[in-house]
This record gives sequence, structure tokens and C-alpha cells, in this order.
Amino acid sequence: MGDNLEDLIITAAICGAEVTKEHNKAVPYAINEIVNEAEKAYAAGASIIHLHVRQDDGRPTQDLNRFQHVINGIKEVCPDVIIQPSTGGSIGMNIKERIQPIYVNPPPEMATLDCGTMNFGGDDIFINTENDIIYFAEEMIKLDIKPELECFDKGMIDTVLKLHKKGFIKSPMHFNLVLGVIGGISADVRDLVFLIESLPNDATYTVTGIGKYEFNMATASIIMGGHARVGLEDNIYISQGLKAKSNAELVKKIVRIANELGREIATPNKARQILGLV
Ligand code: KMH
Ligand code: ZN
Repeated sequence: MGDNLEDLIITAAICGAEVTKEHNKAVPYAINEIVNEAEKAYAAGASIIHLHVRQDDGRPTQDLNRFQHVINGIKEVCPDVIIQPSTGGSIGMNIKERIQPIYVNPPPEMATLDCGTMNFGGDDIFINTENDIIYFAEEMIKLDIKPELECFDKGMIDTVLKLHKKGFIKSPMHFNLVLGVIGGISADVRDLVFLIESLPNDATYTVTGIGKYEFNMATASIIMGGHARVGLEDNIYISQGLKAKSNAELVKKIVRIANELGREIATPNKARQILGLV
């Protein structure tokens, strides 16, 4: 294994919108905390920072200025890392609110694009109608931003393929297969194989396993030639019952696993080549 697989792109989802310091005190809120977590995750091997931001008191926000400040701060300490703002925001935000971070200056190289409506974690509804998806996609095309297509279930991949045929999403596409959100697809290897086999041949993909599935799903992806996402947004534990001390600790664990399996880690510039960002 590893001989002919491309280098592993590690995405660190360092902040999220729903997880709080009550869940894990390492979840960053203030600008300097987020910048610090990004820097350490990058130093540990992450080439992409998936970014949400917060008010100082922890409330999630999609405020353009707040994103600009955080992105400027991250670029100061790790200028070459790929910054991927979230357009998912948090549950209940409207699409105009959510799209703001794609308008930072200069535009980000990538941003997330959530590809369907779903129950999210129980009673919440994460709304992404087809028209919403088209709106995000068209704005990203205008600014030459590569969408990372967040798919929480197989039907969302079908939606992407349909919108791709209509020209709203360009090839080669990059997917984030998210498994284990309550309301989305479960996180069995069988589910992951099903999703991967549903992707176009020229697509790239990363895999996010939620909660206790984070490392199993990431490891399966490493073996199958995909990429991996870890971070406090998705999982607060480094191992069963033991809270992670930082995002970097989660990144270091997946680097160790990849090393053991003979998969090289991508630098940000290698990640740019793999994703067609250059
Ligand atoms: N906070 C979730 C409701 C994304 O970043 O694009 C959505 C989310 C997805 O985190
Ligand atoms: Zn997110």
C-alpha cells in the first residue's frame, strides 16, 4: 500500500459551529485562539484549515470582518496553508449570512458547499435546497473558488452530479464525504465504499467521520486512496473517553496512522496540485 497513492491531504476542522468549550475546552473562540490552533494543526501536518469563526463569547458567526481578521491572522503565521471557509455556518443561519466568508479579500482558494437538506443531529434541520446550492455554486464560480462538496448522504452526491451536468459545478470535483451525523449516512466501511463508488472517476475526496468514527473513517480513506479530515469540529476525543488537548493532537494521530500505512503527507503546495488549485 502507498506505492502509487497520491500524498495524503489532511484537513483540520479546528473550530466548528456547534461544538463548545463545555464539550472540550480546547475549542477556540477568540481570534488569537483560532489562529493559534490553525498554526499548530498546520505544523502537525494539516495542509487545509476548514474554518468557522466565533464571537469572543463562543457564538458562531459568519461575519465577513471576523473572517477577514482570522484569515489575515492565519496567513501571517502560516502563509502557505490552504484556508477553506465554511459556507455551512451553523444551523438556522440563512444563506446570505452563510455565504459572507467567500467575499474576503483576496477570495479564498476553496470554500465548503453543502449539498442537501437533512435532519442534523436529531431535531435540527440543516437547510440546503437545490436553489440554495445553485446560488452558492454560482457565486463560487464567479470568484474562481473551488467548492468542497459536503455530502452527508448518497442522495447529495446525486444532486451534485445533476447540478454538474447543468454546468453549476465544474470538474474535477472535490467531495467531503461526511459519515456519522445523526440524520445522515452512518459510518460503516460499507457506507464509505458505497459513497466512494458513486463518485466520478476524476473526482478527489476527503472523508470525515463524526465522533468516535473519526479515525476509523479517516484510516479507511487513507487505505482507499482518499484524503482525511480531523478536528474538534467533528470529534473531541483523542481516544475513547480521553479529550483531545488540541486540534494538533488529532492531526498528529492521523499523521502517525498514515506513516504506519506508508502514505506520505501532502504539503499545502502538493495539495494544491492534487486539487487543481494551481
Ligand atoms: N455546522 C454545520 C451545520 C460546513 O462547514 O460547510 C454545517 C457545517 C458544514 O459545518
Ligand atoms: Zn464546518
